[in-house]
Amino acid sequence: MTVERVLWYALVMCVTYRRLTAQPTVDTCSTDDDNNHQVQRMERMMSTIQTISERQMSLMEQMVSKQQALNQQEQTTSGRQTSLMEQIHCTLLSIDERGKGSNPEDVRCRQRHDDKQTCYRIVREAMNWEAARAYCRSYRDGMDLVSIESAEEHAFLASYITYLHGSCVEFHTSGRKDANGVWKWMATGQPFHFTSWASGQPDNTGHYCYIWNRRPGWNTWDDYKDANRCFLCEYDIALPTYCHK
Ligand SMILES: [Ca+2]
Repeated sequence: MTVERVLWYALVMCVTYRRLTAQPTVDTCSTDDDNNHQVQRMERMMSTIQTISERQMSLMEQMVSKQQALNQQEQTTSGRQTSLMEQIHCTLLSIDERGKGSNPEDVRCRQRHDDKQTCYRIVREAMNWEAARAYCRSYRDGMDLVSIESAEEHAFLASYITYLHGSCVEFHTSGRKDANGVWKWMATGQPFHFTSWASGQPDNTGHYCYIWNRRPGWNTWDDYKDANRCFLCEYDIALPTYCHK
């Protein structure tokens, strides 16, 4: 029985009760005792209805409370599942990006403060500056020789190349002196703001800025003439926002 139905019965009983108590019955043989008896019966019925209604309300409240607890539990479980799926997706994206190198060491990615990751591809095939830049630019859209624009970026690259095994010691960057003698990152067209020149550098021995991987400390830039060197390409990738947690 629903609460509404109980209330409906209660209303009907109440109206009936009022009619019975407000008007004398048509039975001319009835007495005051009979009326009193009827009133008492009606009062007992009302009391019973009230008790049942209260019990039902109590049961309803318990059911609602249990349902709310179940809903909350489902939401928590669902939230955990979503979070795990997102983590798996981000891991797969990361593996996919790194897997694009011929060697797992060939690509490293760094999370930036905006919604992007910057990735670096190391190419261990020595080329001159123009050929190296053409290689990066033809590899994928948005890829160019590396531009090192902050201490954070420099530290990331330094830790990346310092522990590489192999014959690469010097790496091309997009850094080059323009016609006015201003050092610029050719990939962005921006002049150098952050620098990490080695001690005594630049000493005007060339127009190209390369980075060393074996040098005490992290001040590893030098200016020199063009030559066949290994190099670093840089590119950005956009990831879903949930990968930035
Ligand atoms: Ca130099």
